Amino acid sequence: MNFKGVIDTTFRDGQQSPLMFDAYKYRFTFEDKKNLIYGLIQLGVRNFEFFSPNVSKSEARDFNKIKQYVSTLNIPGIRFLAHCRCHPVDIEEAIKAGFDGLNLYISMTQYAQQYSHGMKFTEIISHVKKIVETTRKFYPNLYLRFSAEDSFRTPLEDIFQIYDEIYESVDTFGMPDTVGVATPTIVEERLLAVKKRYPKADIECHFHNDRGYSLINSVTAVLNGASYIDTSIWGMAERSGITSVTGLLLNLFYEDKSLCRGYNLKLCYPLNVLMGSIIKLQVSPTEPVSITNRTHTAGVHQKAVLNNPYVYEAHDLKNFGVDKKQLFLGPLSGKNLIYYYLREIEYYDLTQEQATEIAKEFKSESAEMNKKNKPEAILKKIVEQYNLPKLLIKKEYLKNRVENLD
Ligand code: HCA
Repeated sequence: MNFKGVIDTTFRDGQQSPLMFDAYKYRFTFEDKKNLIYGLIQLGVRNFEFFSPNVSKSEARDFNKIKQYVSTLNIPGIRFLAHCRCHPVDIEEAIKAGFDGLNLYISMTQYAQQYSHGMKFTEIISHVKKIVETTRKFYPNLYLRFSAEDSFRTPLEDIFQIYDEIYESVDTFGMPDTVGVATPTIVEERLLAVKKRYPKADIECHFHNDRGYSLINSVTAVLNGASYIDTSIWGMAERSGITSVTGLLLNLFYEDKSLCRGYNLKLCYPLNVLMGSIIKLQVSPTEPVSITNRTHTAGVHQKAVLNNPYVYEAHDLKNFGVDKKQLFLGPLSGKNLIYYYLREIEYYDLTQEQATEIAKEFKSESAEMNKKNKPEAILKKIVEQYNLPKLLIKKEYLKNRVENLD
């Protein structure tokens, strides 16, 4: 395997996420970026993609400040990459701003030829060749990546035609699945073909999640020779997003721990929570490294988990920083959770038989549960009729409890 790490694009594709609009946030502030990049660096990420500075004055200004801030952290190996159209202005501005490399891209599909940039196939080839070769000539040490955008809808022969022309001038070839059409089988086939033809080049993949395949495609790409995978926090990116950095690290860990060397996996969950606190939304329920994956609602699950979590928790998410779990009291809870809840949380001294009785009554009211009539309140009313004594617990024990019971 050739995996060299993830390329974070939270500050580029991440800011193209519709979530920024759902949250009325629109863009990360400099403070947000500073906190997020600090978290990502602590996690072990070293490559960061930003917009080319000419996208807006505020992005240019923030990048400048972020670069200065990161230099004060004295972390070796950090690389800042500018996402640039194959356009001299994007490139000049990025170089002026002090980027370490350029992530160049252009689409060669019929769709883009007709409806986007309007260049014909042969024009694209000569344009890209000129841009890439000139940049390489003047900046021999600049990291250069070139991507045929929408490469999974571009015939492989077309990709080969352009990549052959610039093979000697680039460090990395990108294989972006811009509209999320790739499947693991196609990823494997293409990766092997591209890697075979260009053994000296690194391959970077960028998978959109339109079919829900971005994570499996990313893992497949790593297992078939990709050097870099583009990720972002929560997988935030255009439309339904790309690969979540923590989702990928978790899965690579289960494929082969050595792929995660250099990453401080315990910081995965705190980083997801940090993003939640910035955009004021809950971590996505489909995110593998989430408290959702440690939340149990059905009575059968709750009983088993109280006895031994492994029954319904296959992955040790503590390794990824999720060190809590949630058992939700609700319509599906049974006597086991009710016994646990009344004893451990409400300190009632009750028997298993009483818990069984209470559970029966509680379940009979499950249709009445809603935002105004919460399960805890319903249970409280039922329990009051039982006149149960309370357990005597010393104050210092209560103070030292670690659960957040609010
Ligand atoms: C975009 C498209 C892109 C670029 C990927 C890349 C994609 O938002 O402009 O530069 O490799 O998905 O193709 O994100």
